[in-house]
Amino acid sequence: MSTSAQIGVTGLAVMGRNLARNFARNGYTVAVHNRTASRMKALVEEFGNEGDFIGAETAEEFVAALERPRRLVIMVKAGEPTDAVIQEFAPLLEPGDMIIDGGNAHFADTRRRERELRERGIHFVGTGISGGEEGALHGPSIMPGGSTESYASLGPMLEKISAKAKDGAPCVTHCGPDGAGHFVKMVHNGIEYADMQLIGEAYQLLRDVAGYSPAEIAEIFRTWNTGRLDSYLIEITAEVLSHVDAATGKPFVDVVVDQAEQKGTGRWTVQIALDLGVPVSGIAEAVFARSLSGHAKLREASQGLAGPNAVPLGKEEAAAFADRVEQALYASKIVSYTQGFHEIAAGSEEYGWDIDLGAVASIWRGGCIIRAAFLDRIRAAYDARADLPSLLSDETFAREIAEAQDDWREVLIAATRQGVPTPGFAAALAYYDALRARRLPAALTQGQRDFFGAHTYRRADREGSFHTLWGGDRSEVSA
Ligand code: NBP
Repeated sequence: MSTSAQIGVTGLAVMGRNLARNFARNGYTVAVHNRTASRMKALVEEFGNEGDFIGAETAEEFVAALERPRRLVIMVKAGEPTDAVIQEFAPLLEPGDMIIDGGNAHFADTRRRERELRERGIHFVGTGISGGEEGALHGPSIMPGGSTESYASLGPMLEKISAKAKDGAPCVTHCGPDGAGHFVKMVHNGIEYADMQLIGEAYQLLRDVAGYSPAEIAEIFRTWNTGRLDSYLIEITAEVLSHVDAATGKPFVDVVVDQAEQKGTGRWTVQIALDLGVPVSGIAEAVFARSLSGHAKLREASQGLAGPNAVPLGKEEAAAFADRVEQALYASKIVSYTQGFHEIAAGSEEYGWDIDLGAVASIWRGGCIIRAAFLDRIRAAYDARADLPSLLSDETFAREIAEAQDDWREVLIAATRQGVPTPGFAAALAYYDALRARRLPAALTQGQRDFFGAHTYRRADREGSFHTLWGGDRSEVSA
């Protein structure tokens, strides 16, 4: 058995197979292994001419085929299968070797695995990979965590196989130690949920308020895709909306069951945000909107509930309304990213990762699902000021939102009047208005908490904690 493979991939379903091919096409010798050997044989047979593969049937053969220090990529189902594979391979490895987990692991699992393997001298590199099977083959956006030492060895290879942004920069950066990469990937997916929800709401408004057909809406999205909303998700939305079902001749979007599914990373983003105390209301609404869509019986039971008398707009009004929706979509998108980057900053602070937010924006510009021209602007905002408290503090974004806000509000008024649910747009605007408010009703909340539970409050005019004797003479005491 040759020991010349610079990298090995175990787990050769769609993602692993394509990632192995990507390494091979870029000139690396790749050892390939799968629990069920037939997948490995099929890969070598079908794609062996694309580069140098070393097929291994057993774990021992696989490890023996790798040059030292070994770089072993795991691309199996996240969760228990990942632990099973680590347990199988770790005893065969030596200090200095690297295990790269490219699956969609929860960052807390990555932190645990990294700690356990570090004790044995093995580098564990939890790596977020985005772009689906096409990205894995042609260049994904890659978000590695793990030690600086492991990145020194792996980084150049990952840079080679990664997507390249329009300026040629590789879409990979060392996010930070242990679970930083999987954390960044998790938030990427949360933002993806929010982006998709906002696009969905824009579609529904154009359909139900403006009265456009799916084909007409596809054209509107195509136009938007030539401007500041230029992104992969807007591009594919136009494709999906213009597709006609061959069996019925109806718009494809009208024959698909309107119940969205989810795999879990959006939910994790919200769960972790709750733990960290970060308001990611736009992402949360996107996750809840998918859940609501799936409650078929509840929706069926609610069909008779009263709504407004919705009257679609006339043709001229519709065109002006579409422009307003573009403004609302863009402003809401800025808020989603503001919330997502806040969560990354909070995670980085909590776990000591020192994540470079500008670099994260930079590596999402290519390869991944949320790739968009807009990310160049986010990178520029962090380049100009690395400690930006929020994307909304950036002058350019603040100015754009200021210009969009009248239309944003008008769109929400129209949505409310016509009874079109727009939880993403509404949550984004509420977040914006709450952040800029001079006074929030949280003062009243504190009063209520002190009333029923003597939880105390702070005063705006002097230091200290106070309690009012609500049941007595209502005098104030220092707490
Ligand atoms: P799957 O998530 O469907 O996993 C299938 C692979 O896991 C097969 O190679 C299977 O081996 C292996 N496996 C399982 Br299941 N249990 C195992 C065990 N106990 N021991 C060893 N191997 C085991 O594959 P995928 O869709 O290619 O995704 C791979 C990873 O990449 C996942 O973590 C996924 O979340 C992540 N990811 C996927 C995408 C995407 O677009 N699909 C995008 C980004 C990241 P077998 O052939 O012997 O059953």
